[in-house]
Order: sequence, then structure tokens, then C-alpha cells
Amino acid sequence: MPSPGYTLWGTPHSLFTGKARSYLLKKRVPFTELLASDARFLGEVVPAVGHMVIPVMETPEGELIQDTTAIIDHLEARFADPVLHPAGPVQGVVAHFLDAFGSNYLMPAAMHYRWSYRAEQEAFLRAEFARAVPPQLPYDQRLAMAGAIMDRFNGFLPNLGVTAETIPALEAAYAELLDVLEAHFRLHPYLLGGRPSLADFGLIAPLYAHLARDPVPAMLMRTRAPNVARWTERMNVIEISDPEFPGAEGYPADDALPETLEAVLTVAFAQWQAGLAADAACFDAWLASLPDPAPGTVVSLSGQRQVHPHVGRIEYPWRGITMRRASHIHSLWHLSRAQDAARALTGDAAQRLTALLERTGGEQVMGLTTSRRIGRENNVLVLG
Ligand SMILES: N[C@@H](CCC(=O)N[C@@H](CS)C(=O)NCC(=O)O)C(=O)O
Repeated sequence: MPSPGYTLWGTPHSLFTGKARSYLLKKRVPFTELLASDARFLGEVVPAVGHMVIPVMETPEGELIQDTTAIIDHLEARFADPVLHPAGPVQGVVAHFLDAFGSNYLMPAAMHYRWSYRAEQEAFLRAEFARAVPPQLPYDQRLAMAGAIMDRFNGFLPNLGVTAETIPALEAAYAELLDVLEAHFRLHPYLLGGRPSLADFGLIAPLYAHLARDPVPAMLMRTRAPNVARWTERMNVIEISDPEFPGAEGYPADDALPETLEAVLTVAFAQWQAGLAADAACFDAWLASLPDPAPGTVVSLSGQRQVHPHVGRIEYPWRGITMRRASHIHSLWHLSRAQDAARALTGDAAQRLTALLERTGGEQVMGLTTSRRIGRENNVLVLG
């Protein structure tokens, strides 16, 4: 049993806090959640991390860990039970891939449904963002300050590729994904069957705080994909077994995947492929332009520390439109974890993964490379 004393700094409406919270609940790690408005967060944690970002986890020993991937890695290394990573090697690669996909690719859709429909859900968003403002202030003042924070996040849309031209394609892509997830969650409580894994933690990031909680996308999810909505509830309780799925326990035997997950993978590879290739090309061009690309160089066009660093703008054809956005290097870093897991496979497992990628159209994504590895040091992406 993990020792008590973990702290999670975040907010209820934060995409990545939702991912860390789900993991901590399912891992049965006792923790206290504190809001980012907490004086110690602003006074001590932010300066120690190096920039303003949530979530941050503090261990009982006082270590500060940022990035949901680093938080999960840390606790997985520390606590074996309950098992939240499949032993099957192909299942492991799929879990890593869907973690990267959910944590990165779906962010623009989540931000679109929050901010493009701001007028319809202004009161809800204002109350949510006011939670991150110091509670000592009068509530009206908190709402006013919330508005200023909201304007900042609202302003991210063009860099994320969310414009009047792209919105219909983004919405159609999201609906396609919801449909394959709905078909899956009618039959299985989690993506890899009877037990949560990184696949669920990656996807819960966009699919909870924004897409399941904000009124406009919540209505869409609940009416179009009610079993996806139910999964978001399941991901926020400690229990792993669910009486709606009697007998669903553990991951499938013999490194198999639920049949309905192949359709999810097919959609994920198809939707993410063009954007990833453009991100990789932009990274390589930026790298080639550096006078001294020393290992440890911060990956960022401005040289500043950024939560989601970009190294230039990109454009590429996508679902009948031209997508124009800032490059998103974190996607490449996260994907490389799945690629590393894939490269480690040998023999029969490697052959089964190849066959899976052929069936689901994933060869190009899993084979994508950059001319230098991207690493992560001191809470930012750096050249490897
Ligand atoms: N890769 C990070 C992403 C964290 C992140 O994007 N956090 C958002 C809130 S959900 C944030 O703090 N954004 C501040 C900013 O972008 O400046 C993780 O997995 O923890």
C-alpha cells in the first residue's frame, strides 16, 4: 500500500490534471488535491518547476514532478500494485500509443469545444476558472479575474489550428472517433478490456475535463456516445471492476486486443498521421537552422521554456482542408515512447505488431523519425 502524503496541484477543469487524478485514483495512491491558487503553489512550486503549469505532484519526500507522463512513470516504478500496465508486449505498445494520441492529438478538439462555444457556456467556464483564483477574494472579483485567464486560453485557438475554416473538419473527425469509442465501450469497461492502462489515462485527458464536463461538448458526448460518457465516470472512481461488466477482469489473455479496439486504432492513426509528419518535418528544419544544436538545448522557437513548445508554424492537407497551426513537439516526444516500446519487440511479438499495424494503417506513424531524439530535462523538452 503506498504511503500517504502525495499532493496533486491542479484544477477541476484542467485537461492534464484529470489525467493524473484518474491515474492516482486507479492506482489507489492516497493523495490530497490542492488548487493552483494555493499560495505555496505560486510561491514555491512554480519557481521550482521553472514555469507556470499544472498538474504538479509533490511526493511525501518533497520531490516535485511535472508532466503527467513523469508522474505516472514515477509511481509505476514505485508501486507494483494494482497493475495498470499490461504484460503483453503488443498490448504495451498500444497502451503507449493511445496515451500519446489522447494526451496530444485531441487537445485542439478539446480546446475548440471549450472556447468556440464560449458564449453558450460562459457562466459554467467562469465558475470553473474562478476556482483557480485565490478564494480569499470576493466572488465577483474572482469571476472578473477568471475572465482574464479565460481570454488567455481562448487566445490559443489559432495556434492550435482551430479556425472557421478547420472547425467543420475538426468536428467531423471528433464525431468519427466518438463513434468507434462508443462501439468499444458498449462491450468493454476500459480500452484494453477489463483493466485501465495508459491508453485510458491518455484519452481521459481531453475526454474528461473539457469534452465530458463543459456543457456543450458534454451534451454531444452524452447524446451521441453515452457509453463513452459512462467510461469518463468510471475513470473517476477508485474501483476497477464495474458491475455493468461482470467477469471483465484483467487484460485479454495471450497479448490479444479487444476486436473493437482495432477500429479505434485505425481512426487514431488515420487522423493523426498528417499532423505528426508535418510536426517532424518542422522539427528537422528548425534543428538544421540551429548554429549550435548541442544536447540539452531547449526545444522552443523563442528559446523560452514552454509547456507546449513549438518550433515554427506548419500547414498540411487534412480531411479536405488545409490545416494551419503551430508545430507541436510534445506529440513527437510522447510518440517516441510508443516507438521505443515497439522497437524493443522481437520474434513473434514483433511479427504480431507488424500485422496489427498493417491492419490498422499504423506503419507510417510508428515508423516516423526525426533527425535527433527529443528528450526531457528539468521539466522542458530538450535536444537529445
Ligand atoms: N505535458 C504536460 C502538459 C500540461 C498542460 O498542458 N497543462 C495546462 C493545463 S491543463 C497548463 O498548465 N497550461 C499552461 C500553458 O500552456 O501556459 C503534462 O502532461 O502535464
